[in-house]
Amino acid sequence: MSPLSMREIRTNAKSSDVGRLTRDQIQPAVEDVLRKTSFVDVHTHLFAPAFDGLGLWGIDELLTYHYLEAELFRSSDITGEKYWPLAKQDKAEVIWRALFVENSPVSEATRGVIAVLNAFGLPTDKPDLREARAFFAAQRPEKHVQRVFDMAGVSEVVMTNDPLDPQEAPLWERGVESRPQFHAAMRLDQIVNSWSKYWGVLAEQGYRADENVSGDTAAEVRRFLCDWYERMHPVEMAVSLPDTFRYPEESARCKLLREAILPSCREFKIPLALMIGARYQVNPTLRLAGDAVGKADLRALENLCRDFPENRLLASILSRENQHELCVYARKFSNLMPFGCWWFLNNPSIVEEITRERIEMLGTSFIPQHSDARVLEQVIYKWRNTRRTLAEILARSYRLLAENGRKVTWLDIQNDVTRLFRSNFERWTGIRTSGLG
Ligand code: FIX
Ligand code: ZN
Repeated sequence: MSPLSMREIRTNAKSSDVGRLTRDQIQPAVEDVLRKTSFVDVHTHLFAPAFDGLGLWGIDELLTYHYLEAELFRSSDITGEKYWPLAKQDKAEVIWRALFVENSPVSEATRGVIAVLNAFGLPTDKPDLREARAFFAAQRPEKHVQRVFDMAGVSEVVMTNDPLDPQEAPLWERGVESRPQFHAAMRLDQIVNSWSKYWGVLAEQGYRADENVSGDTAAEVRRFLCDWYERMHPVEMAVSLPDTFRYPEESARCKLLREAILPSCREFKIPLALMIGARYQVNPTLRLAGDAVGKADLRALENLCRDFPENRLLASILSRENQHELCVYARKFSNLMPFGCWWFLNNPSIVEEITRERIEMLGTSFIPQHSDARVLEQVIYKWRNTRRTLAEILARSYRLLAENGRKVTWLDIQNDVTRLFRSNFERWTGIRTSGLG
């Protein structure tokens, strides 16, 4: 009997247990389900087209991505003094020559650009960027966004929105028309990590705030958060915290978290996303590429989970060395949802290690990945990489399950993939997303 086609397995799956997969059918079934399920990208730096000029896309932005700028200074003699004053296009030419012409683009980030060019049928080995530049210049943002989301298998993304960003804030105050596919996330790094610098900004805006977070400050910060909640309707509040983050400690940061941010998250019934472990600007001459990673003391996360059981916490930890602890804490605290293999972890070999451990320790009760895309077309290769890595890991888990005596059905796989890449986040944020696509 010839093996059932995917379509036959799918149609049968709902009606009977014929959908039980043989060992050889598991991998193609997993690949099929991953390919056909569109994901929610829970953390990006993308913007809806209406955010004039904030959303980055096209070949020059792809090439001047800070990951590639970090790699440029390892593979070229150009100095920062020479590179930074260049126009965007010239920067892109310098990077293309150094990393794609004079050297093989084998790193994850350079391979990504090749994958994007190839996805649009553009040449990947030309000495210049004329054809690619002409192609992207011809794209109309609205249509291009949808095409790129379809190519990446993403139905919607979560942005990173800073209410204190001088370019972005006025757009929200003017009532920018976002799109249902672009969910807002209220990013609070400035307030949480640089209060001594930003309390004055809130005071200038009419909030009775002071540097010591005394008096009405906490209540006024809550009023600030409420005003911005009304403008953004964010699906979460989010903050990046350094590897040195401690909780509790006598600091403006901990006071603001305890007395303003966590209570407001409870009031608005949204989670707080904690991104812990960056060492900011260890080499400022690299600008955005100047941050590094440090192993964090995750007892801060333990204390937050225990002290605020009513708050749902999303956590992405930057250091590889912290990943096992994070899994253990997620087993201890049901208000903790690990998400993504963030930044320096977003490399297939490390994603595989982390994801296998998470499946073994958490089943499907976590969010495997986010793209962290800063340039629109990056979602194409970042999600292709993720689907490729997850297919191997999930198929292996299902083969082991079958060996242990439990047959796997197509429906099992669909339910698990939907949970990992959609409903875990939907449940945590309470959002209704635009469906399976
Ligand atoms: O804090 C963050 O959201 C980080 O993702 C970024 O700051 C970082 O620069 C980045 O782009 C990582 O991929
Ligand atoms: Zn990010």
